[in-house]
Formats: sequence, C-alpha cells, structure tokens
Amino acid sequence: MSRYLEMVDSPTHVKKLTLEQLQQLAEEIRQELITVLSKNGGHLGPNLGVVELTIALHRVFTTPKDKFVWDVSHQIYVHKLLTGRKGRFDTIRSTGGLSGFALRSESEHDCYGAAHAGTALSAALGICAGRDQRGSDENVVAIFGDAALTNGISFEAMNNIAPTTKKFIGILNDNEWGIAKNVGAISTYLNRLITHPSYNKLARDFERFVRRFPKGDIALKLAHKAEEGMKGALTDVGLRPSPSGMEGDGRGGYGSSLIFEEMGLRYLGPIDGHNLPLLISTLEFAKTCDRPIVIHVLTQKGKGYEAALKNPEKFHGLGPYDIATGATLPAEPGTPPQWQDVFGQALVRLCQKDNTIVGITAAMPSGTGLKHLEKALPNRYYDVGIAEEHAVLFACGMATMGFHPVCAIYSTFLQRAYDCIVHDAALQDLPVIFCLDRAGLSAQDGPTHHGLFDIAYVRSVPNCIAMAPKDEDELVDMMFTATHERHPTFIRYPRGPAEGVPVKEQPRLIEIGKAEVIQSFSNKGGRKVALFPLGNMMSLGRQVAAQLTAEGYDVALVNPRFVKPLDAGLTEFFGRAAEVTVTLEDHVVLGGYGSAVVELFSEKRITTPVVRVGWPDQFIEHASTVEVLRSKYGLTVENTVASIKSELSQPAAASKLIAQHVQAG
Ligand SMILES: Cc1ncc(C[n+]2csc(CCOP(=O)(O)OP(=O)(O)O)c2C)c(N)n1
Repeated sequence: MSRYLEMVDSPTHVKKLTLEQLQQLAEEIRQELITVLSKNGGHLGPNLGVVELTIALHRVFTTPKDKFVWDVSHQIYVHKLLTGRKGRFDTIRSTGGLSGFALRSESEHDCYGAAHAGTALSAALGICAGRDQRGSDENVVAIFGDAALTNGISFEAMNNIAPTTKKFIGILNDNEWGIAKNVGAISTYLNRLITHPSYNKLARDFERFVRRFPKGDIALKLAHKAEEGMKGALTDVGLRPSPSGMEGDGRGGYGSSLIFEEMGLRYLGPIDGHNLPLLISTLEFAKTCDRPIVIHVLTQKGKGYEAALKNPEKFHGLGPYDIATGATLPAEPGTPPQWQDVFGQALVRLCQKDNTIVGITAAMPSGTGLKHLEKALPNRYYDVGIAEEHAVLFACGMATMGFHPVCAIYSTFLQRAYDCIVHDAALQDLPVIFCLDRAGLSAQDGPTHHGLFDIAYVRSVPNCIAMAPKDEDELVDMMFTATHERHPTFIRYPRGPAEGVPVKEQPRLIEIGKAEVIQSFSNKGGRKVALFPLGNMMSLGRQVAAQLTAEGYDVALVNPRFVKPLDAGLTEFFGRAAEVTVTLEDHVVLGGYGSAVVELFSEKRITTPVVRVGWPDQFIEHASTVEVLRSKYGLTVENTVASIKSELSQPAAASKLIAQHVQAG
C-alpha cells in the first residue's frame, strides 16, 4: 500500500484526509523523520513530538495566508514535509539543501525565520499588529516551547499581547525539556498547572463549541479523561507530578491564579498534544476566540522512537545515528577531544583550586561542556535557563561580590546580551569571564548559528580583553589567566574537535597583550611574508607558511593570542619588516582582527599591505561541512597563497622590495 505521505504535499491535501488517514500519516511522518535524520542528523526529538500538533495546525489553518511563527523553529521539519518540501527533505541541513530552520526565502509557508529562542511571541504579535492595521483577517499562531518561556523576550511579548490585539493564538508546546531538562520556577509552575486539578477544568464555552463537531463528543470524552486522570495521562506523556506542599496562598501564588490569565490571555489546557481529534477541535475553537488565547499542549519529546524517548537530551539534536540502536557514529580513533569538553574539564580543575570561580550556562550544559562542572561541583554551577541577558547580569552581580563567574555561552547567543556586556560588565569593569564556544562556523545549522561577529562586537568596547587560543593547551592557559584578571575577558574557540595537543598539568599565566612568535624571518633573502593566524586559524597559517617557505619565501608566523589589547609592538615590528602582512581569522573580515591590524598600521603609518583572510560581509549559508564553506569563500591554503602572491605583485609591495634592497645594499 502506498503511503499517505506520498499523496500529501501541501496543506490542502492535509485537509482532504479523514481523521484515521491523518493518524496513519502521522506514523509515516515519524518513520520519514527517523530515516532521513539517521543520515543527515538534526533535531529529531523535538520534531517527533510535534507531529500531531503540526498536522492539526495544517488541518485547521491555511498557510501561507494564516501565519505560523515557530519559536527557535528547530521543530519545523513536519511543517516542511507538509508544505511542498517533501521531495527535498533528504537534503535537509546539507550543502545546497533545505535549511534546518524556518527560512522566509525557502518557502512562502515560512512567514518568519528564526533559530534563536524566545522570538516567536513578539514576532507573531508584530504580525498581528500588521494585520490589524491592514484590516485583514489572517490567523496568527505562535508555537513556543516550555523552555522558550524561560526567556525574557517571551514575557516582554506576553505583557504586550492583550493591549495590542484581540486575535492571537499561542501554543505552548510543553515537553518539560529544553535541550536539557528545563529548569527554574516557570518550569515548576507549568508542572503545577498540569498536575493541579483546579486548572484542569475545561472551559464551558469550549465544551459547547466542541460538541458541535461530528467527533466532538469523542474529543470531549478524551479531554475529560485526561482531566480526571491527569496523573495517569501525564505518565503517558512522560511528565511527573509536581512536588507536594505548594498550595496556593490566595495572592497569585501556586494554585490561585494563572500567569496567562493575569496577563489578559485566555488559557486553555493542558491538553494531550498527541490526541489529533482533541487538537483539531481545540484549534478550531481558538480560531473563533475574540481575545488572545494560549493553548497549553503536552507533548513527548521523541514520541514514537524508543532511543529518543530514553535520551531526550542526546536526541534533541544530533548527527547521524544507527536506527536500530540509536547509537551515533563513534569518533574516528585518535580524534582529539571537543573544545567544549576541554573547556568544561579545565573549569572543574580551576574551580577545585579557586573557590571564587563559578560556571554559568544559559540552558546549554552539554553544548558548552558545563555539564562537567554540574557533575563534579554542582554548587558552583548555575543553569539560568534560555536567558543570556540574565546570565551576563547575574555574572556581573556575582563579580561585584568578589567572584570570577565564567559565562559559557555560544558566540551567536551572546549577541543577545550585548548591552549587558557594554553597560554592565565593561562599564563597571567587572571580572566576568566569557567563554565563547562555537566561535566560527556551525556548518549544518547555518547563519543563525555561525559565531562570526564576536570580535567585532567586543573589540570596540573599553576595558575588554579578547583572546583566541591556537590549541586546547593555550585555551586552558587563557582560562587560568582570565581568572587572575580584573577586567571582562573574552575567550573564543570553535565547534568540534580541538587540535590534539596535550594539556599541561599546571596551566601557565599568559602576559596580557603578548603575542607568540612561532617562526621568525630567516633573513636568507626570500620575499618576506608575515602571517598572523588567529586562534584556530593557526593550522591554516602553518600550511600556508610551509607552502610559501617551500617556494623560497621568507615567512614569519605569529600567534596573535590577543585581539584586544593587540600586541602593538610585535605586530609593528613584523609589519615593518614584511613586504606583505597576512591576517587569518574565523570571523567576518569587517571589524575583525585583521581590521585591528589595519587600524594599527594606519596609526603608525606602516605602509605594508595587509591581506585579510576571513569571512566576507554577508551571511554565510548552511552546508554539510565547514570545509565546503571554507573552499567556497576562500579560507584555504590555495586562495591565501594566491592572494599573497597577487599582493606581492602590486606596485606598493614592489617598491617596498626595492627600498629594502637599496637599504640592504
Ligand atoms: C537565544 C538562544 N539560546 C540558546 C539556544 C539553544 N537552544 C536551541 S533549542 C533550545 C531548547 C528549546 O526548548 P523548548 O523551547 O522547550 O523547545 P523543545 O526543543 O523542547 O521543543 C535551546 C536552549 C537558542 N536556540 N537560542
């Protein structure tokens, strides 16, 4: 029998299937997700959890006229399958293929792009305001997770919904997990909503509405069953009852009011997010509501795939895996440890020796490597939820109390907290240590996740120290050095395996603002090229140096270590001696490390040309690997060597050569 999935390629098709057929479709979609992602990797768990919800959304609403705004949008794969992208689904996250997130340029059904958490409610409200201004009647649905609700912007939006519009549908997709287990008071509160009987009364007008549907009675029965046996139903969706002894205090505490209702939003739920008829009836009801409504939907991350159910954190997002066992491909023997693990383990050692050091993550214990600290020294570990601004301000507060907080945040997510970096950490000159993981490319995720702007956004801020290690041993030295500093310090390092050098037992202090000379000029007569590869670009720098040396050039190789303060003396020395200076960075060229060198040369009136190798002034797309993108954009040995030779053939370099020969003569 052919699959319904073969017949469904647009929301119109979804509307034509019977309930039973849709249920079959849901199973087929799950199989498709499990199969394709076993090869491409991706956000399996979140997507398995929203299969019924997405089908119900497309059954009830009609995109592109109606608008779905997905928070983070990593759970959008089912939506892609149902909106004309099924034929290309096996290209997801690969070079030239579908994006793993919502992308306006990819489909008219993606009305809003995202991949950072917490944006859906605000953006959806803006769309509602646009609709109201225009006087049109689109339905706007924001789908957001329980962890996204720990994000400040979500609350800023909620504060603003009721005064702004009458028609707004929010769907709280509650699975109790972010990437890791969701933490904090909001998570406890949601759990309380689920388990406290006083919240679980279905609204009377909802009941009346649902009864009008042919399957309305069945839907209601199911809803009531969930209501009565909430604990049983919850075990079904993997949720646990909340701790006892938290009864209401009558003043808006637990058991006496609902945050949503108090904010002027109608609240409905919690409902079983895998019960298709109930979802459809509830969404139909929401469509008729003349005031903003939030529907609390309970889903199970990884639903339908045992391996994902057993390990929600791993299956939130992962690389290729074996379908039968769920095992991911082991790293090739001899692969160095991941940067994040070197960082996490080093932080544990530093914390063990210095009790002023603490670690802070914004809901990313595994990705940042802070899970090592959580395990070893839980009382020195803080997970503040998906709340980067709060993470930085919290760190600043601790710093005023004599601590050295280490904020481990991906380069791309720290963008959220820029004002906190400037206004709080830098202006007050507080010794907060920022460890920026994923500084460089996140190839398969793409432009939302590439960490290519941090040097530019930190370099212009007074008091900040910014460094990049060439290898993992230097990373630990830099972390150690940062714990002795009295200023905000930033250390950037990339995603993936480190360089494979041994890490010393006892880290060493590095002099602030001092670069390291790896290889000086030989002065044996070749044309002089000074290479300055920053951080992880050292291996590219070494290859360029080797090739040029083999071709008879006289090459100096310097590890800059610091972007700020620059080692002005050393950079000037090599800059003046060389015919061409070359900076290499895993960062946009605009405002990056190379720009700092150009500024220095301008100030010092050094006329040596500077070849800046880095990412161009455009958003870099996603691709299967970092190498694909480096080749495309010229961050390669061949291109660097070619650019150097081209620069050396320019009149400015030629005149410098003549001048040097004259001097030497
Ligand atoms: C600003 C920001 N910080 C961190 C992340 C990393 N991140 C991606 S998904 C996710 C968890 C989202 O959880 P939830 O909203 O509950 O959705 P679920 O995956 O459970 O469906 C996190 C922390 C992000 N995307 N954006």
